[in-house]
Amino acid sequence: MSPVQKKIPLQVDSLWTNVHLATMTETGPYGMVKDGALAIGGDKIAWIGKRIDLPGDLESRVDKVYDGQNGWITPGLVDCHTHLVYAGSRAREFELRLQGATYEEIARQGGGIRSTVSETRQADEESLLAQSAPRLQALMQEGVTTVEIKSGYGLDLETELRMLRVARHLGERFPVTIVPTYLGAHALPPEYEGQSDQYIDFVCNKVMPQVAAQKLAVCVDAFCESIGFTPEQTERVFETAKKLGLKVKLHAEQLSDLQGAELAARYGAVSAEHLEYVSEEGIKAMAASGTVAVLLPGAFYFLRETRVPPIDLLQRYRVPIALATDCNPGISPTTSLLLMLNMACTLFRMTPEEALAGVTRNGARALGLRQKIGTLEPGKDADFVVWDIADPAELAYRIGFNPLQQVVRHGELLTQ
Ligand code: DI6
Ligand code: FE
Repeated sequence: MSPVQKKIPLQVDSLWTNVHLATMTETGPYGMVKDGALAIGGDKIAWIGKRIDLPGDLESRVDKVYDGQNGWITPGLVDCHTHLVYAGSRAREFELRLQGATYEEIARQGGGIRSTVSETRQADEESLLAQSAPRLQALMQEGVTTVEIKSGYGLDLETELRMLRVARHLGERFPVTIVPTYLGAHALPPEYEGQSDQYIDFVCNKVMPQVAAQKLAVCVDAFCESIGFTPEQTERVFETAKKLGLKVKLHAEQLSDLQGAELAARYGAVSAEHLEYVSEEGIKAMAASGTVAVLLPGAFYFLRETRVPPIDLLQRYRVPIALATDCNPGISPTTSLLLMLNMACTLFRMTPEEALAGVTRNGARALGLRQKIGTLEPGKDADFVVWDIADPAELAYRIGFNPLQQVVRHGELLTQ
């Protein structure tokens, strides 16, 4: 913890006591404060520290004092990589894969992402919203207060803009912060078969300017892969994104090493994602540019991958590691970020503390939001979760169990 904050905050509306705090600042395990207190002023954290250090008469002069019942408070969870807006399901493809077909084979035969594209194109805005909302709500029920949502299942102008509008509406309808990402370079749509360069022209010249003009996305992402787009094509997407003032991220090194991590780093990407096949050179480049590694254990598990992302190397070069659900119908049909914590520990050998940092501090960083969210510190958004647990490691330890007690977002206690 930083030095005791003695100054009495000007505005304090409510106070949480009888709680322990996993502040997730980088000061010791979990940035832990036993017997803590947290004061809210407006939508921000006004004061945080040990209860005995609470300034002056603060406890007696606030309107609302909440009893955390000896539980733990963590920052609101951040799911920094999802594709949760889509129509339909890919359960049939799951069955095919269980009979031996690979993800790449299915994709090459026009299934996979393309089948979700065709269902998403047919869904109107209302239907897309109705199909996507339960996925978002499931994430929120586990304490997620910030969610990135990628487009990329429309691929034509109209459907991509529709997906991004749905993402925006979700953020208006529910008490959650949505960070929308334009992922036009996700797959080649059937109408551009054999013309991937022309499709990238379309992405850069027709769609991205509209996305930027309508402020429908904060970031731009691409799938740089043998079954996706080449590094050169990815570069063109990034050039345009930069000109339009959009942040960049990249699906890199999921199935092979195309040096996407180096490319992402060259463009100052906030994150590079998946990374099972990333090389030491790629990791060095990410470290130099401050690019966050977003690991997706749900996709690793669901595709029964065996190549574990190089956690040791990422740690050696101090690349921050974030974790996310990758919620999507093809390779990670999950809406449980808590399950991802357990999978990161069992499959990737991360510690429960590293896993929790992955969905708080580092998740925030992967969205370029580290100044606002991701840790419990004065001045940051009052987005936090009260858990009925005796030890923060329980969040990663249990499987299929949700100890959530309460969620506060922007200073408001949400009704469960
Ligand atoms: N990687 C992913 O995680 C999703 N897209 C991608 O490039 C999967 C998309 C899908 O199979 O529907
Ligand atoms: Fe993904």
